[in-house]
Amino acid sequence: MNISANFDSGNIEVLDASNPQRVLLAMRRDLNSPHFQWFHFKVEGLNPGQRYGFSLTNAGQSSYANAWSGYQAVASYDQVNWFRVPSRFENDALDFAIEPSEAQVWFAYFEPYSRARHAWLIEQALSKSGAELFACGKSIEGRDIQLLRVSRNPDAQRNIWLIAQQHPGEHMAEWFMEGLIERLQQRGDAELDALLAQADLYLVPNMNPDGAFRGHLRTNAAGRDLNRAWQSASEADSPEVYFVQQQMRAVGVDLFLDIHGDEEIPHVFTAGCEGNPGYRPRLERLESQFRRLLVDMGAEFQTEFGYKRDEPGQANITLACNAVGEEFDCLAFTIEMPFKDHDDHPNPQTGWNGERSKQLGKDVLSVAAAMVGQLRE
Ligand code: GEM
Ligand code: ZN
Repeated sequence: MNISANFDSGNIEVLDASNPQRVLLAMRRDLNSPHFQWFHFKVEGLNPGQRYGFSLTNAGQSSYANAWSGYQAVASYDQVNWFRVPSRFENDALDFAIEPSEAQVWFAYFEPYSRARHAWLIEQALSKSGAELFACGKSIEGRDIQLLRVSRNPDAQRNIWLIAQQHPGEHMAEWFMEGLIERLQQRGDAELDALLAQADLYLVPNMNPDGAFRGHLRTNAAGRDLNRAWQSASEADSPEVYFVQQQMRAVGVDLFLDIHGDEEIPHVFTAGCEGNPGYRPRLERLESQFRRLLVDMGAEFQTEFGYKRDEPGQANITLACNAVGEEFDCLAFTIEMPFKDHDDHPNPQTGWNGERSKQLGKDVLSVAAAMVGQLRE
């Protein structure tokens, strides 16, 4: 049996593979950071039908150790179709087993979104979704941070921004962006036509390509949590945020959505700007309407579970959602999808996955279309 992770978004350390019934593994930390929780590795040389057991022995020391209970690891024989495998968090380790039908299998924390697929998505956006490469920043290690613009009406008055995967292990975020970009290819989509008659879209499908490639959970290559850098971004240690902030200030922002994944809460939810100093009834009304429309249209979304609301004036303004909402006095959300499942409509075979993330991206466009005329009322 051979175990490897030396590939795009790979992350594992083999401690002891002598017993195939209990292969001892450990997750590697993000570069220059104490954070870890993402894993992604390949096992080959398996005997189909034989049982194999794997143990992530340092799960109890990971960034969100409470999140392992109720979590099921994902596996794939072809890197296309991913399924959940029975997993158990016990004695500080996450254990899972498989009786493979194939001689090789990949395991990951969530369905990975590869750098190759990112390059394909950018090409799709430019060639079929009517997007242009509005600007292109660079990550610490020199990878492109593409800022796409979709503009169909030169007189459009609103600017709607979506950024994704500031936290590189939250691969569901770029799946969400793929769904949104895919919908932009549709012709005769009345909602989309209405939206783009009034607004330009500014899309960053991946804010943290270095972290994604390196199999990080939380930080960029300098060990910075980009979602804590929005009051202190620098070209030295957070060029990814620095670049996007510059562009936002040049263009303006009327609606901002920051796409993430959450390790612990088994639901899709949003976090708003209720703790911002500048939060007013106007924004509260817009937030309620956005959430209500997403529920009413039947999207996989709910408002019962989520983060504790911030007290008035107590928002952490270093977060993208709060920083942008405050600076531009606009509707701004963090959109969270689960690493586990959306327990309102559970799918035991797949849990939450890329396809469901894509659908949410499409559904959010419908809500943006319904609200674009009220963003500055
Ligand atoms: C979260 S955003 C946390 C938002 N919390 C409240 N109370 N608004 C983060 O950055 O920690 C997003 C994420 O990591 O997915
Ligand atoms: Zn996040």
